[in-house]
Amino acid sequence: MKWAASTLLFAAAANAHTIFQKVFVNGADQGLLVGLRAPSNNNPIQSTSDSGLACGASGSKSSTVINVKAGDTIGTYWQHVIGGPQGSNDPDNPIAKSHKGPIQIYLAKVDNAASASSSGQRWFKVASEGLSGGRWAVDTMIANNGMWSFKLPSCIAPGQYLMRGELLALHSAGSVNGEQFYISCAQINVTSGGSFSPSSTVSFPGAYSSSDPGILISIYGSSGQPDNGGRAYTPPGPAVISCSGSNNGGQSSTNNNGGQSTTTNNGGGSGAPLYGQCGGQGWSGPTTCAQGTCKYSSQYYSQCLP
Ligand SMILES: *[C@@H]1O[C@H](CO)[C@@H](O)[C@H](O)[C@H]1NC(C)=O
Ligand SMILES: [Cu+2]
Repeated sequence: MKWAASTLLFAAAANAHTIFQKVFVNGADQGLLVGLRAPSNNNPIQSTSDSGLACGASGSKSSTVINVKAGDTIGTYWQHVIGGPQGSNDPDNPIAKSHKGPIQIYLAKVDNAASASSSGQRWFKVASEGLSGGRWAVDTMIANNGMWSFKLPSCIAPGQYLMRGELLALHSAGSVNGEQFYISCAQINVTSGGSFSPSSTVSFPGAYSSSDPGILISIYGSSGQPDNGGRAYTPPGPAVISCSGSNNGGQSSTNNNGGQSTTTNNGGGSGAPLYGQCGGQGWSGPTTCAQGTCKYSSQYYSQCLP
């Protein structure tokens, strides 16, 4: 038994993957796998035509629907295996540092988020972080111990949605089907908000192709550094929806001062990038935002949000 257990541990440790396994709403932990459809293990999906591209490979499915308000800060929480790190001092929790890439969030309107099928839904994108200043979304998530947060746009209409969280690891994406998708879907009920209705939507699978420049890509520079060689990177899929122009009735007062920095001392630095960390216990990086506004998320984390 001892032999079998250590062999298993070794085999699993070679897979330095991750699972989106908790939702936080304005910093409040909703519980492990609560309100989520999550795969049963941390294996990635490596094909853009896989049916699991909608809400991940089959696994656990919660009966809970999580109440949120448009404008809330939603945290997606990622860990190496279900429940957290794999053993003590796990160097690959929340994910191996090699696994650079974007994190994106899509919504699909459904009648009943607990029972709706994951397939056949019509998705629109509400949040996306790619590469900024040499820093990938995955770096942001690792720096925050597995948390990656975004602001649910204030125009999202009340009702139930599937919320698709996608982490795309690009460390081996230089050949077809070398990319690694990690996906879970949250089941949410937007209790108050605006009246946004998407003018276009996409399908999963369907939205991505194996040759998309954001999917089939070598992200390494000439000296091997994983920063896309200083080039820009655009995550796959459609643009993030915009609330302005449509019905945005008054929500812009929450934190934006005409779209520019409301931060105070910008003393010399350019500030953290959008969605970057800008504060928290132990944080020694920038405390102002180059874009967005620095918002408190928890004792350990403040983030530049639009
Ligand atoms: C969704 O929110 C509305 C408005 O608060 C509420 O009436 C409804 O019961 C909620 N549905 C679920 C499934 O939680
Ligand atoms: Cu991996």
